Amino acid sequence: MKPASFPVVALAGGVGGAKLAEGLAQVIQPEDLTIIVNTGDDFEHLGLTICPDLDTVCYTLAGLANPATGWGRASETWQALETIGELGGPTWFRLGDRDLGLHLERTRRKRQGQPLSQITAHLCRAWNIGAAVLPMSDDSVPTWVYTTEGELPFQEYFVRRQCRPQVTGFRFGNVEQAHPAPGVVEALQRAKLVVICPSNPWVSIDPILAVPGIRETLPSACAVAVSPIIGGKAVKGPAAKMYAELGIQPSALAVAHHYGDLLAGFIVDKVDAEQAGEIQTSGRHVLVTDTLMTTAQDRARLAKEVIAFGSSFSR
Ligand code: FO1
Repeated sequence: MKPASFPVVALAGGVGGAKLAEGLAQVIQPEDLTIIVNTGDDFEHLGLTICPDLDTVCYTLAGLANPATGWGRASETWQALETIGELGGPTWFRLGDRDLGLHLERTRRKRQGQPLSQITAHLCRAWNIGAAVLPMSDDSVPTWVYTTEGELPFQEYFVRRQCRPQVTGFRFGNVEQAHPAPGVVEALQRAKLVVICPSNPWVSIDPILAVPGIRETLPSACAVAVSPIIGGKAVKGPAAKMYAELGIQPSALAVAHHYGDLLAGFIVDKVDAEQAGEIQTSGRHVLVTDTLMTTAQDRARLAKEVIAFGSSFSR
């Protein structure tokens, strides 16, 4: 007999988000899982539309991701990039040969007028991804990073400058005019549980929440987040550095404050167990567990725990 439907929506950025999304995909019926992905880090490069977080999620769910980096494809070759380098072109953003095939085909479809959500649905079908993977918006909402060295487009800051400039703030371009992609609001309305994945709150989750209609529809009573900060450090990426540069001590507690009233539950790692009391004081449920996802088993185990935790108080 088929288990009762329990629709889950995950909000995800790149590598950390993709890992938990993949864990959820291992333990939830595909028709019950919707993953809403940040597209604030999308950009035009070499004349192509690149959607790094969306691609990281899709490659991970399809079992095609590069296990060493978390982004890009496994068994990649780099001949096109070598040629670009020989000709004096830009090689700071490493696009592999297999990965380039996706960017070429997506760009071709975009030029035909297909929206990003439709292109993404098509590639999910082609790669047998059962869950619904939705960009947060079909509209362009580029993230800009304010730094002491000026305002930088996200990938210039993140990859080209290796997150070195000191951050003073963020801007999500054109976000006031953006609309949630088709299916986003409906999935949030139907959700029995919303999981904010352990992605960077500033540049992976905030851009999603900034799209008009998303934060307003998100059912806080059944929303939980997994802290991307463990023991004061980000598992991957610049989240802890960003908190520190913005004058906030990086911690799981800081992330819980960041999301504020948006959440009914918060999941912290065992090493941060002593923060559970303070997170709970605002009436929030707290789960303390191992949140580091090293293996596929870790991802599935954490996903199961998150679902059990969320179902204990969800609608
Ligand atoms: N991240 C890097 O640190 N260096 C790269 O050269 C790089 C290339 C790249 C190519 C395709 C892709 O989908 C992602 C890529 N990333 C790279 C990761 C990506 O830019 C960031 O991790 C995200 O934008 C932040 O989530």
